[in-house]
Amino acid sequence: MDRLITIERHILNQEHEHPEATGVFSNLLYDIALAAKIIARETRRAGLSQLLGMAGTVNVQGEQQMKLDTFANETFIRMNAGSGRIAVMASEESSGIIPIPEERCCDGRYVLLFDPLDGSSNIDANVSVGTIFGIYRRISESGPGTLEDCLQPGRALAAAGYVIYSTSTMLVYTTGQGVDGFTLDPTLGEFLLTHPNLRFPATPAYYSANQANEQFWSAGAQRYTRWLQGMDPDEPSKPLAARYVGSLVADFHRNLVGGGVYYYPADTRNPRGKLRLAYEAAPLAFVAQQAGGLASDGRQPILDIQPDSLHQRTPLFVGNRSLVERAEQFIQRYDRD
Ligand code: AHM
Ligand code: MG
Repeated sequence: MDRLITIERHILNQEHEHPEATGVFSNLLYDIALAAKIIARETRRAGLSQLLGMAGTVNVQGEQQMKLDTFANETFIRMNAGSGRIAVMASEESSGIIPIPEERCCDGRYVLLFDPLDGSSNIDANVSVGTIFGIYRRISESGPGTLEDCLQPGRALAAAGYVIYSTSTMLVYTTGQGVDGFTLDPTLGEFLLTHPNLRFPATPAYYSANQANEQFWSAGAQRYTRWLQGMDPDEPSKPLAARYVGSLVADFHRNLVGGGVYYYPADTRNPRGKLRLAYEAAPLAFVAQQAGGLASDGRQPILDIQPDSLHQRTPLFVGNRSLVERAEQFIQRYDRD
């Protein structure tokens, strides 16, 4: 790449390709990028929390210290609630919809769903965590945004992406014109375009799943795993390497860059799976589709599922299209309903 492209410049360039754009959507993406920078700053200091005060303790100003996931949630809400661009929000950390103050909601045309800090149980071990977000257009005509605005199938997403807080901080997003990745330059405080037009490599390298749960999986998921390991008795295949961070964004991102599949199937303890449809599975499904991949619950595309509640769970298989289609085949062959 011969010149630096900041995320602001990139968003603006994309806006120019849409003469009908009003700029509202662009500003919404800026707000998300800024929230990501604030959360990145705090996650970097997480290891110092014992020194500087952790959740449940009181800081020097006499304020209660927040847990990082609460902090991330409040940051996202604060950055977006007053912008006038959003009609309603929903988050993994909030039980109901997050209404926008009356005076700011009613012109908002967009709906923001997010998981502010996914994999936060990994923070104590200094392992990568992430933020996942999805943006819809509102479907209610006017007034405050509604629950129905938040319960749209992934096919209706206008934009989606994630932030990974790791050795570097990256923001990866799509507006339906491919997937671009930006790396935060901490000295500039800018996200720079480092991974334009991300696509899953044609030849996958990895599979990612919590195999300790295998005893609780269906026969289809078990047979699929044998196949990924090159041990299926009927269908020889090249074995993939196993990698599992236990942070969805980190596992997804590695598989996007190196090729592979992440899966968290239904099991006898979690018959509907563990992950959440609206703000974990659907946004990543949109990113995957735009990167040439696929996401499925094992029987149907994640993007086709109409959510019926905010925190609904779903089984998830996501990554290289060929690997996800294989999962569907194994499930169809070995599992009854
Ligand atoms: P969370 O939303 O409570 O953080 O849970 C989601 C996380 C994902 O990041 C990760 O892929 C998965 O749960 C790990 O689950 P497990 O510990 O059961 O393997
Ligand atoms: Mg989560």
